[in-house]
Amino acid sequence: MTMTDSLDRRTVLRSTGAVVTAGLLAGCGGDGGEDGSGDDDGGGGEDGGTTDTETDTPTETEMSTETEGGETAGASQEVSEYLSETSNFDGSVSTMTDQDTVTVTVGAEANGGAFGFDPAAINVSTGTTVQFEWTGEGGNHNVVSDGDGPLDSGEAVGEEGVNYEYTFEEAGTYLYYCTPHETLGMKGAIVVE
Ligand SMILES: [Cu+2]
Repeated sequence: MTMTDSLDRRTVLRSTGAVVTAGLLAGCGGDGGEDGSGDDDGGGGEDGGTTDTETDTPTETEMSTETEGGETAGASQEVSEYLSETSNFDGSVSTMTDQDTVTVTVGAEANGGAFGFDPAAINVSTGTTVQFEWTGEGGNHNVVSDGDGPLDSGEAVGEEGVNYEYTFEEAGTYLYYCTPHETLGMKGAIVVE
């Protein structure tokens, strides 16, 4: 009788442990486990098993916020395709969320000269103003939305400085390019969340 009870308890503990371990592994796969809170419960100690399970439960919350920890995130397929021939795009989006103002350089070294936006792809929050700062290199540039987006700095100009800025009030993916150098790959993407 006592033995049976004990066996049952072990079985329950062991299966719970398996589930928790799977959850931890899934969390680590996404590169951002903040703090490996899992104190490696080495499978079913007779005591403290219940306590371990409770401690590990918050893992699911961590998983849902893991992108906030890193400086970059993987780009969406839409962004990756648009920037497929942009030399300074490496498949990631620079995280610049929760800032009032961020800067994108226009005329950064890329695409065979000073023909890039840097960073090529960024992630910002709604309400953020993106200032486009010309380096003065690479000739004349402008910032124009692909398709019918809202970005339009007008004619291409070459003077150094912040020649254009735009405040993003609506979430979405904004793709843009420089008219004179679009064919060289001078393109960018801003993901507003
Ligand atoms: Cu240009």
